[in-house]
Amino acid sequence: MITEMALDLKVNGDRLLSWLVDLAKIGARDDGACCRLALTDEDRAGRDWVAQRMRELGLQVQIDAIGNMFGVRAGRDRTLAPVMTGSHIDTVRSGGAYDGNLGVLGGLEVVATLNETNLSTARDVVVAVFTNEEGARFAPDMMGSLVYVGGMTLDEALLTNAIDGAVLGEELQRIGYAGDMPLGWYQPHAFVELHIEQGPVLDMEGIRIGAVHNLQGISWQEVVVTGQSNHAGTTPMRLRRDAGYAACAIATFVRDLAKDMGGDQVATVGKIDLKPNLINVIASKALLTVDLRNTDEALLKQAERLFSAFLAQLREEEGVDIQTRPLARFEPVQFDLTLAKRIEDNAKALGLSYRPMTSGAGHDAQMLARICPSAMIFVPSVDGISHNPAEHTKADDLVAGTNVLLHTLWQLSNQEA
Ligand code: HGY
Ligand code: MN
Ligand code: MN
Repeated sequence: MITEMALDLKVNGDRLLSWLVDLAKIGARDDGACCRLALTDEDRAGRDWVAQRMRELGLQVQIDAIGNMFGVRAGRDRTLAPVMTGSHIDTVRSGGAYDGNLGVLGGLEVVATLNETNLSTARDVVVAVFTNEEGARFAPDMMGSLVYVGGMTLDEALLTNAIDGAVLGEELQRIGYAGDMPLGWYQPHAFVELHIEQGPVLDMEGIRIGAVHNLQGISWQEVVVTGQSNHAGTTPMRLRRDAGYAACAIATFVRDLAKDMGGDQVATVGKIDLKPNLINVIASKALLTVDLRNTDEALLKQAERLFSAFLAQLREEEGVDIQTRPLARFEPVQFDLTLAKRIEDNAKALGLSYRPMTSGAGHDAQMLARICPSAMIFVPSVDGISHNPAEHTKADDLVAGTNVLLHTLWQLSNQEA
C-alpha cells in the first residue's frame, strides 16, 4: 500500500457526476424536483442505493439506532479515532440534486480514488449519511446528527410526530433502517462536510471554494392560531376573530422584523395551513411555522422576544388564541479554525480561489462540532438558489470541492495520535 499522496492526485469527476445524476433520479418529480422526505419510501430507496455503492467500494456498512448510516474504510491502525466526512440524502419537498448528496457522494468518491490508487491511511475513513437533516417532515432539522452527538435522546427522536402524522420510530422500522450500532459509536478525530453554499456569495464573487468558519443560530417555532369560523359575508369586521388574518399578520411582522433589525437577521414563514380553508368562511384555525436565524445569539434572542411581544398584542387585538411550540433551537456555531485554515491551504495548493464563509443554512457539521474538530467546504450555488429544482452547481465546482475534500481527508487520516 502507498502511504504518500501526490499533490496532483485528483478524483474521478465523471464518476462523481454520474453518481449525482443517478441519486437525483430517486424521488424525481415531474417538476424537476427531487423529493426524498426523511424516512419515506423515496428516502429508503436512496439509502439502499448509497449502501450498495458503499458495499461496491468495499466499505463496511453500519447503521445506528436513529438510522444514521456509516461506510467504513479501514485504516492501518484501527485503535486511532477515525476521520469522518458525509452529510445527508433526505431532501425538502422541492429539493435539488446537490444539497446533502454532494457531501455523501463526494466522500464516496474520495474512497473510490484512494482504493484505485491503492492508498492506505493511518486512520479509518468513515462516510456518514445522517438521518433527517432537513427537518421538513420531522422537526428539528439535523436530527440524526443531533441524536448522534447526544443533543437529543433517542426516545424523544423516535416519538417525534411528522407534519403528516407519522411517528418517526415507526417509519424508521417500516423502511428497515433502525440499526443496532450504538449511538456515538465513532468519536471522530475530525469531521469535514462538503456542501453546496445554498446562498449567493461564492457565485456572485466568482470564488470557487468556501472555507466555512461559522454557522448561524436557528430558531424554529410552530404557531397555532385559534379564532372562530364565521360567514365571510354576514360577519361585521369588528366581530371577527380571523385566524387567517392573524397568520398573515405574523408573516408580515417577521418580515418587517428582519428588515428593521438588518444585519444577518433573517425570518421566514414557510408553511401556513388554514382551516377550513374555504373562500367564504373566516378561518377558525391557522397552523404556521416561523424560522428566525442570526449569526449573533443575543440578536436572535432579541428577535424571539420581539416576536413573542407581537403575538401577545395580536391576541388582544384580534381576540384569538395563539399557542407556540419550539421545533428547533440551535445557537450559532464556531467551526475549528485550524481545520478551516487547512481547507483554505488545500484550495490554494490546488490553484482554487477561496474565502472564509459563514453558513446561513444548518448542517450536520454543526452537530459534529460538539464532539470533534469540524469544518465545511462550500462550492458555489448558481444564483444562490437551493431548496428548489433549479438548484445548480457547475460540474467543475463539484469536482473542485471534492478534490479539496480528498486532500483534506488524506492529511487528517494520516495525522498520528
Ligand atoms: O434548514 C436548514 O438550514 C437545513 O436545510 N436543514
Ligand atoms: Mn443540506
Ligand atoms: Mn437543505
